[in-house]
Amino acid sequence: MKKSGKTEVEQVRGVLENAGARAETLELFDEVTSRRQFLGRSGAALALMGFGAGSAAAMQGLFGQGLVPAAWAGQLEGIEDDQARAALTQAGKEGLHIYNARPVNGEPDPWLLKDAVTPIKHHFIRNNDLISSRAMDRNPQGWRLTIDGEVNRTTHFTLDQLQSMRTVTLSLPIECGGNGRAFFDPPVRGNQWKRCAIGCSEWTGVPLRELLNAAGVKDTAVYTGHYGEEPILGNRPPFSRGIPIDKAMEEHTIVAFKMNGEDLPAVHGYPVRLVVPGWYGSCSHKWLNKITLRDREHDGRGMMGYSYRMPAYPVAPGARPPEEDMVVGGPWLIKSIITGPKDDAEFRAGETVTVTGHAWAGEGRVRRVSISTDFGNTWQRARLARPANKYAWAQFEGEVTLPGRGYYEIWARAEDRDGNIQPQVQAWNPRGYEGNVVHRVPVMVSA
Ligand SMILES: Nc1nc2c(c(=O)[nH]1)N[C@H]1C(S)=C(S)[C@@H](COP(=O)(O)O)O[C@H]1N2
Ligand SMILES: [Mo]
Repeated sequence: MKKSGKTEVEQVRGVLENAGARAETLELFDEVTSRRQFLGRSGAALALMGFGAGSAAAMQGLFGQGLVPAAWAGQLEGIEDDQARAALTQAGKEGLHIYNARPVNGEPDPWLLKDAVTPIKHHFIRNNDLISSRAMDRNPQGWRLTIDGEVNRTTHFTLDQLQSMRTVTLSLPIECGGNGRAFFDPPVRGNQWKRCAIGCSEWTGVPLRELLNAAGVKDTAVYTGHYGEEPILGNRPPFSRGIPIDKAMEEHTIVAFKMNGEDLPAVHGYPVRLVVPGWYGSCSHKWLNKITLRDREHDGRGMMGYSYRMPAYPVAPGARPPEEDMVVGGPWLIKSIITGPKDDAEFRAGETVTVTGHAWAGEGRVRRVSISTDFGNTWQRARLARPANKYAWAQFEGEVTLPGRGYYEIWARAEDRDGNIQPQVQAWNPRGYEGNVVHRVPVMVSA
C-alpha cells in the first residue's frame, strides 16, 4: 500500500474514533483497509471487499456520516446494485474485480487462484441476466428438473430425488469461453476477462447421463438444450445453450448441487447447475430446471449468430466473416496460468524464485508445462502433479534464477498429449473466444 494511502486511512480512522464510532464499525474498517493489500494495482478501484453478512449496516453508517475515504469510493461504485451486493456477500466473495453489477460479472487475480481446489470466495462469476429470488433465498420448494424432448417419457426430479441418487464428487474446471478476451488485438466487445474467468472447484452431483437414461434417450436425440430459472434483462429470449448428446452422456458431465461441499451459492446456480468440464463455461447452465433433448443442433439464445461461435476458418484480425461461416464453439484449448509470483514482484539477482500455476487442456490431457524467463528463447520443464481426475487442472511448479538486475518476465507454456502447445501470439476471432496466449508475469530484479 502506498504511504499516502496509509496516511489517509489512518486519518479517517481517527475521525471515526473521535466521532464515537462503535467498536464493530472500527473493526470492520480495519478489516477492510487491511485487505486492500490483496487487491493488486489496477484492481483496487473496482475490487470487491469481503464484507461479512452483518457489515452492510455498518458500512451504511459510514456513508451516512460522509466518511467514505477516496480509497474506498471506487471499490463500492463497482457494486452499485443491491442484488449483486447481496449475492456477492452470500458467496463470501473476496478480491474479485467486478466488471459489472447488473448482471454481475467478476474475476480474481491469478495469485488468488493458488489452490488446487478453487475456494468459492475466489471463483469467477459470469451472469448474462439476473438471479431469481428462489436462488437468493435458496428455497427448493416447488423446484424440479424436467427432462423432455427426444425421450421416451418426460421425467421430473425434485432436489431430494437428485440428492438421494448415486452422487459423484469431482474437481472440474469451468472456464468462460471469453476468458482471455482482454488480450485480443484489435479489441473485441464483451467483458474484458484477463486470465481468471476460470475456477476448478469440487462439484458434487449426479452424472447427467443417469437422468437422461431414466427418461429414455431416443435414437433421434443428437443435442441438448438447457433452460434455467432467471429474470431476463431486457426483452429477449432466455439464455439457452446446448451440447452434443455424446458430451451430455460423458460421465464427467454432471448436474451439481454442491460446490466444495456446500449448497450452491445463488450466484453459482442454486439449486442445481450443469458442469460440462473442458467446454465453454456457457454450457454449464446455472439455475437449471429443464433439459430438452433435440433432434438437431440447439438454437437457443447463445447458439446463433456470433454468440459463442467461431469462424470455420482462421480470419484476419478485425475481419467480420459472414454469419453462415460461424460454427458453434465448445471445447477449450490447451492453457495454463501462473499463480506465483505476482505481477511486479521484486527479487534479488541470483535468488531462487518458485513459479507455481495450473494447466488444463479442454478435452485433452496436459503432457508438459515449460517456463521461460527470457521471452521464450529458452524453456525449462516444470514439475507437473497428477490432476485430481480427468478434466481437473494440473498443478505445476518450477524454480528459476534471475541472473542480474533488470526487468524480466516469467512465462509458462502448456502442451497436451496431442502436441498442441499454447501460442505466444493470440489468434483472433470476432467475439474473443478461446484466448489461450501464454501468461507473462513481469518481475523486477535488483542487484
Ligand atoms: N442460466 C445461466 N447459466 C449460465 C450463465 C447464465 O448467464 N445463465 N452464464 C454461463 C457462463 S457464460 C459461464 S462462463 C458460467 C459461469 O459460471 P460461474 O458464474 O459459476 O463461474 O455459467 C454459465 N451458466
Ligand atoms: Mo462464459
